[in-house]
Amino acid sequence: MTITNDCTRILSKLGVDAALYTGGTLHSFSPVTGERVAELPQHPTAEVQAAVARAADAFRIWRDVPAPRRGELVRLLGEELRAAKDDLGRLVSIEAGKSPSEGAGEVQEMIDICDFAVGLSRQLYGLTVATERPGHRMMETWHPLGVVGVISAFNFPVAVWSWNAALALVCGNPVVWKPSEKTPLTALASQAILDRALARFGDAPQGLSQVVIGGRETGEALVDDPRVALVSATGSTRMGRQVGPRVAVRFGRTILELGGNNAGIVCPSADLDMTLRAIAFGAMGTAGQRCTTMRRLFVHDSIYDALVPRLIKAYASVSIGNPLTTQALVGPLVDRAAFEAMQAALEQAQAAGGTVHGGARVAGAGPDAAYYVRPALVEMPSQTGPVLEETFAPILYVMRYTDLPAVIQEHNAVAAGLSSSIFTTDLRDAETFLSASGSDCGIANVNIGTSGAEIGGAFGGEKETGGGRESGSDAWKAYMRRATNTINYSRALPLAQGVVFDI
Ligand code: UN1
Repeated sequence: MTITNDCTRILSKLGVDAALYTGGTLHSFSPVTGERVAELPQHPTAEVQAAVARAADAFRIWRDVPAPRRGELVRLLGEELRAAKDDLGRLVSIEAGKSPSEGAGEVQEMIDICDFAVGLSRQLYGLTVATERPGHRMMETWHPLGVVGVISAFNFPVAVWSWNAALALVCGNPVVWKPSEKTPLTALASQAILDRALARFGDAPQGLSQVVIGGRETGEALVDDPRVALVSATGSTRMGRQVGPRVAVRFGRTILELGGNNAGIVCPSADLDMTLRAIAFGAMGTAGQRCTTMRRLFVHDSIYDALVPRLIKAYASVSIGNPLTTQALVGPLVDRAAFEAMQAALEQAQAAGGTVHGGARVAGAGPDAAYYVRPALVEMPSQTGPVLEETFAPILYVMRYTDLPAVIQEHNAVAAGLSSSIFTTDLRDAETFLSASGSDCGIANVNIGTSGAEIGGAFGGEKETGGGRESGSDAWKAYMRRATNTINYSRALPLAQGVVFDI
């Protein structure tokens, strides 16, 4: 079966109308072979605005549905995702090039956030606050916010939507989703799966969840629409720099999940076998195309020669290949542009004194139009040039260090602040890294890699990563508005701060 046929089989099995992916102007390619798998009609600005109008109507109904009942819809979505896990996981592999295990893992991440959100639907707690006035009570109430616009990236084509949608829905908000133009099919499939849950749910309003297909203009229509209360955007820092101010101008809210330049520090006491595996997954997994991919590694001088040659060997032997027909650990890069950016970064690294291991195209792994590369490990004399930038490809820059406080400073001396790791069995090193003067990232780990976060924690980062938090912990608060309520149940009217105003 060709990939296109396989794709069509899965889409029709999941209930996606063929009119949504045939005869249109947005061409979708599979990185697995480079072949064109679909032509999708795009939504011009007016249609995006109409979708937002439908969502705004849905909001007026959905916000009054009790939160635990809203949770029931997400519980059903979790059930439908469980039933569709194999098919949707394979579609993720077709469209994003992920290995079978990572394609399935991404759908598992969706199921997990559904379970989390169902529980959350009974836990949208507000505080009761001590008041300074007798006969008064003060409290906080969390109310639904409004339409949530989701802009997602190709590398987690469905999980990132689910983090937003599952939370938004239990919080009382409709969702309008613009997926990456590289991965529109998995979005249509996810919407079809949610449609099944909606049908079982029964009386949800029309327009509660919609997908709009297109490129930049489609996203801009969401970003600029004052009816979109929150824009949750995942992608490059360049994209976030445009989205952030445009939403701020109209005083909308944003959650921005942008670039990462994630690093690990390997201390003298590290368990090297475990560290090796953690680095291998963190740096080479998903072909280096996670926001959380490990891109920099600082290794203590005393263990450099015990660890780095073993890592280089792992890079030379890791299996690379077609994620649909093999169990290879590393799949293709998303497209030619990603390959060219990788090669350019490697050239710059070499020019800056780096020694490059790997990084070449793997002949025979796929047709010419597909870009399979051997992940690259680059030994760098110092943190300069391309090391300071995020290149969305499997390149790990490795550097030596001797002093922990100094290397923590270097670790923090990049623009992004998403994820970080320290490998150590020394309590002092670990706690220093996690302390206020340690890692400045939104995620700081000990003895695991930078990627592969669970949904239970708040996900996101600082500085040029954008500052937003999604997924677990109290990230739900970004999807609601807080009202402070003061209730006077006395017969007097004492004013706060003892102010007197007797008339
Ligand atoms: C991303 O790359 O955009 O922590 C998200 C991880 C995944 C999510 C990554 N749970 O690697």
